[in-house]
Formats: sequence, structure tokens, C-alpha cells
Amino acid sequence: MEKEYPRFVSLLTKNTVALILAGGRGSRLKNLTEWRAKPAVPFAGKFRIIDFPLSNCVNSGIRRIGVITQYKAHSLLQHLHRGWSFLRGEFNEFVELMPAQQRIDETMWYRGTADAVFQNMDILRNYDSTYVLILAGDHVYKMDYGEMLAFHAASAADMTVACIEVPIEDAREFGVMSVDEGHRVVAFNEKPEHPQSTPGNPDMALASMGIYVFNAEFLYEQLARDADDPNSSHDFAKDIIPHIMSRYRMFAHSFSDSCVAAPGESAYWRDVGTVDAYWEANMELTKVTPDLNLYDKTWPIWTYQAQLPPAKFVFDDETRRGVAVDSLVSGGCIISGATVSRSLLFSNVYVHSFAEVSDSVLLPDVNIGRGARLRRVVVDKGCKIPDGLVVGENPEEDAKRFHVTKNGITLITPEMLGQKLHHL
Ligand code: ADQ
Ligand code: ADP
Repeated sequence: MEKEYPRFVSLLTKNTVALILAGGRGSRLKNLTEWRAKPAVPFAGKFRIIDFPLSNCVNSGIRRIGVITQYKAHSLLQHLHRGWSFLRGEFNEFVELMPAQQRIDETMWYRGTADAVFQNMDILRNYDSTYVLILAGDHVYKMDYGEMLAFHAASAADMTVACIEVPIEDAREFGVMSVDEGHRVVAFNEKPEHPQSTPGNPDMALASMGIYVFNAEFLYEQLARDADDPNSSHDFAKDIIPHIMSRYRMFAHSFSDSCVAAPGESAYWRDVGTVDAYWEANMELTKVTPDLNLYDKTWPIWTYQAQLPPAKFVFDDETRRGVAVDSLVSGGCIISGATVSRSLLFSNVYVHSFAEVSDSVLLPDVNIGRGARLRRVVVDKGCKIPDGLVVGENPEEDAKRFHVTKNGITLITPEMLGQKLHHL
């Protein structure tokens, strides 16, 4: 007699391959992405942005992962190599790199996002998975993809897109959709001029998170069809979704059903796509109870961890300096006779005597000279801030040397300081 087995999420995640699109430049991050792709940008003291989707995969039980790279990939590849080689090939677990310009037509870089997947189709087929999960490498969030897969399977969908409500004034940056009562997608517009609001709430719109689950065979068929279409820009949101929405079963899965948050915590999802958003998201972590909980032992964020001594504070009795308050200070840092407040210090940052740093994000290996005063700055990796430099008190003066955003955040990179060393 045939036995009916219950549908376990672990079976779904095991039969899934995740592909992380990590090829875009993220040019709104200005000089922070001059030497590295956006997914490789350091975030939250000791992580890189791509650690979030990668950790979500591993924590969800999806352990076959491809990372599709293109733009300025060196720093990203180095990070993946150092930090993400711990999966076990013996158990059919891996993080595999899929650089552009190597398959099908050797002269062609990836065009759109769909083309980036299409060019890796022969590799993908070899994985022999039932589902393909497509992710962006440039968002910060904690999500159990297993919940989304279970929703996809239960809906008998061909494709499922994860969605989140966003304020209507921000909706132009996203794919905006409408769904029916059964969560089936009935309209989808990529970055619309006039976004449609959600029924009953004119202030909000339903946005695509750029996270897609496909039945594997269905995906391959669609990619092959799209590749032959001379009018296509080979992009998931612009070409693939509009084509399949009315012809096949496409569903929207709500992020609130799969975000990893304890009761009382809000659903956290950030596109740290601009210097302002990047500063803001890092600063938020210095709050007493940040929206992003990095202390949840059930959902660790994995990363590459350098072997560093603990953070050190050298207090000067006379000046009462040598402290950091409301701040995150990573390993290898030394704060010596200086004052740091509401700031986030990545690994190996030295802040020397009489310096004052507030409301700032200092990337790894930054050195702040004696008596320097920095307010509302983002300092890129490896910068040596000269003794006595003052930034954040006179925006017009700052703008002559550095990049000042519309919210008044100053970005400082080694090049702007005339320091040629490119720290990736
Ligand atoms: P965007 O993020 O603006 O919108 P896109 O620029 O295509 O779309 O980037 C999507 C992801 O693919 C990013 O992670 C990027 O790094 C990567 N990528 C872009 N081009 C690539 C290429 N040629 N090769 C490899 N990787 C590449 C998308 C959707 C919207 C949705 C938002 C959510 O198009 O519908 O609302 O994401 O943020
Ligand atoms: P300042 O901040 O006054 O310019 P330094 O940067 O030379 O001075 O360092 C001040 C203090 O920081 C030292 O007295 C020492 O305690 C600590 N320190 C500096 N470098 C190291 C190091 N490599 N290992 C351990 N402690 C260090």
C-alpha cells in the first residue's frame, strides 16, 4: 500500500538550490563601492552585507548556494573564500562562485539578472534540485526561506515572490504588485512612476523584495524562452515576471510570515543602498534595543572572523578620556585617551588621544589621529585620519575634500585623503 508522507520543510530546503545575485555595483553607495561590489561592503561591525542572505540560507537549511558575481568581485571572492568554506562537500553542501564572462558566449558579460542565471544554467541543471531560490546579495534581513518554500509548495505555485509593505513614497524604487485574496499576483510593475497602493491603505504599497522561488524545470524553460527573445532586457522583474504573471501560477509570500523575529521585534529588512541609508542602518545598531537583533543564538550571522585581540580602552585620569559610550567596538580596536560616542567601530580601529568621534561609522583598519574631531562621518577601510582633522562641523568646507550627502553625512575614503592604498 502506498504511504502518504507529510510534507516536511526540511525536505523542501534540501531540494533547493539558492542563487545569490551579487553582481550589481550599487553605485548610490558612491565611493564605498569604488573598489568592491555592494554585497562585500562591511556592515554592523564585523559582517559584510552578503553574510545576511548567506546566513539565512544556512540557517534555513539551504546549503547548496551559488553566488553570481560580476562587478569588482575581488573583495567579495576573498571574503567568501575566507569565511564561507566551512560547508561540507561530503554532505552535498557548498558555496560555489559563478563569475561572469565564462560560459556560453565568452565575450558577453551578464546582461540582466535573468541572463546572469541563464548563463549558469548547465551548472544549475547538474545540481538536480526541485526548487531554485533567487536572492539579492545586497539586503540586510533575517528570513526563514523554509517558510516561503512551504508556502510555495502549498500554493502549487510555479513561482513565488516575497513581498513587504513599504511607504508609498518609497515604492518607485521597487517592483510593486497587487494580489487577490488567495495571494495570487494579479499586477506587477517594475519601478512604476505612479505606484499602486494596497487596498484600504493609500499610504502603503506592496513591494517585491527581489526574492523568488521557482520550480526548477519551470525556471529553465522560462530562461530559455527569454534568452531567445530579442526584445527582452533579460531581467527577472522587467521581463520574466510580466510574462509569467498572467500565464502561470505566481504567488506573493508575505515577509511577515517568514521573517526571523522574536515576539515584539519588528520585521527588519533594509536596502542599505545609499550612504545615508548605510549610515542610518549602522547607527541604529547603537540604540539600546536595535530593530536588528544580532544576539539571537537561534539565527547566527556567520562571517569571516580575523584572529584579533579584544577591544582595549586606555583611560586618561586627567582628561577623563579613553571611553566609548552607546557604541559598538569590534575586536582589535584601541581607544586611547579619546572619546567615542554613538558610533560603530569595525575591527582594528585606533582612536588616539584627545580625538572625539561621535555619530560615526569607522570601517576596519581606520586610524584616527590625535585631537581629530569627527561627527556624522563614514570612514572607509584603511583611512589614516591626520592629527587634528575636523569633519562634520562645516559642511561647505568638508564638501571640498569629501563626499557630503544630502542628510549631511560625510564619507571619507583613502583616495580623498590622498592615500593611495586601496583597502578592499
Ligand atoms: P533592484 O535591486 O534595483 O530591484 P537590480 O539592479 O536588478 O534590481 O538588482 C537585483 C540584484 O541583482 C542585486 O543584488 C544586484 O547586485 C544583482 N545584479 C544586478 N545585475 C546583475 C548582473 N548583471 N549579474 C549579477 N547580478 C546582478 C530588484 C527588483 C525589484 C525589487 C527590488 C527589491 O527588480 O522588483 O522590488 O529588487 O530591492
Ligand atoms: P596615543 O593614543 O596617545 O596617540 P598610542 O596610540 O601610542 O598613543 O597608544 C596608547 C596606548 O594604547 C598604549 O599605551 C597602549 O596601552 C595601547 N596600545 C597601543 N598599541 C598597542 C598594541 N599594539 N598592543 C597593545 N596595546 C597597545
